[in-house]
Amino acid sequence: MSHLAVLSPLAPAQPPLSQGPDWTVEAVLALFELPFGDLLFQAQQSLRAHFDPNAVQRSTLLSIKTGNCSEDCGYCSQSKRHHTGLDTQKLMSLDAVLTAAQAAKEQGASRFCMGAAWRGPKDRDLEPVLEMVSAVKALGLETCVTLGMLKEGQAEQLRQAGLDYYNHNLDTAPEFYEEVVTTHSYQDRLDTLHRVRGAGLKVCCGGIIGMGETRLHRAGLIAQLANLDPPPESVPINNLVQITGTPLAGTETTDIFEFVRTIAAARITMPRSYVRLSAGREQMSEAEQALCFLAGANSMFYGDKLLTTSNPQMDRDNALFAKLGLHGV
Ligand code: SAM
Ligand code: DTB
Ligand code: SF4
Repeated sequence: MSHLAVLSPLAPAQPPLSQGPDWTVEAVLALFELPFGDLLFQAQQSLRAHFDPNAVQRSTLLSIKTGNCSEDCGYCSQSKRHHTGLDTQKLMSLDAVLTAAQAAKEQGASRFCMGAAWRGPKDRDLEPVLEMVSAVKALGLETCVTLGMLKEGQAEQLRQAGLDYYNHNLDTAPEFYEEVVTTHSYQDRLDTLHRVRGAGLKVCCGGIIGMGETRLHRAGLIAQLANLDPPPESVPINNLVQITGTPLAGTETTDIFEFVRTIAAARITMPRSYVRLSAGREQMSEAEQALCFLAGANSMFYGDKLLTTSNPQMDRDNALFAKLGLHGV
């Protein structure tokens, strides 16, 4: 066929939107194996092509229902199968949630993320959450919830209530998932992500580093995320916070450079996504966090608490931003 035929008016000018980026695990692994400076240079180029490199999006988290979860995720303080001594809490009142959201807004967060320790919401659980979403949205904040697996129709209800993002992490490579969780499967996670997309919600989906996985598993996680079609708008990369009483407490920690490499691989493979430096910041030095930002992280959790564990105090984060010339958005 001649080139002219390709230019015929019937030929599509753009590849179809459904075409995925198709990252192989080997190609992601090759990124991990680059010299550190080369990897960070590539990540910076990618960041600068699509974002203000000094702007960091800030989300504040609130646990709206804490602990007593049926699932056995090996990292989690909230599973009823682990003995972590956590104070459990039933679903919070709308008023208490709104007070926390208003404070987050005044402190500079642009998104408010509400988390519930459920395998998934029952329909009667969802009703009050829908009210919370609408009310938080009315404050002028972006809204995000993470409620576990969704049944048919629930994502649509959330969308109608004004939800912007649904967080549901793949957490690790498919081959390693069963080492960490046995009460639901990787396919269950993918099914919920599919429902969330189908309802027109934005996707927040990432994982955890430091659970005893190999570099190949880390590359496998990044390939899975990058090949979601389209990739998640928001990609949280958590560094395991070891919690006494969970099966993963005592796992050998992953070298910080490996964590930074994971952030860089996410940045390069998902150039238009916000990559969030998530759990584990409190255990990092300022210099280690700065490396994560250099590797292309452009989002973080802001506020003194994550869900059940602590996060750096806001005045410390503000001081770090001033030192690095970063600004929050
Ligand atoms: N139950 C819901 C679910 O599993 O999707 C929502 C809440 S769950 C706590 C949300 C995410 O927090 C998990 O997928 C995991 O990535 C992260 N997470 C939980 N505990 C963590 C820990 N100890 N260290 C790092 N990340 C953690
Ligand atoms: C995500 O990827 N990390 C956040 C949010 N999504 C829901 C949760 C981190 C939890 C860290 C452990 C805790 O505080 O319980
Ligand atoms: Fe439950 Fe979510 Fe914790 Fe798993 S990660 S135990 S599903 S709250």
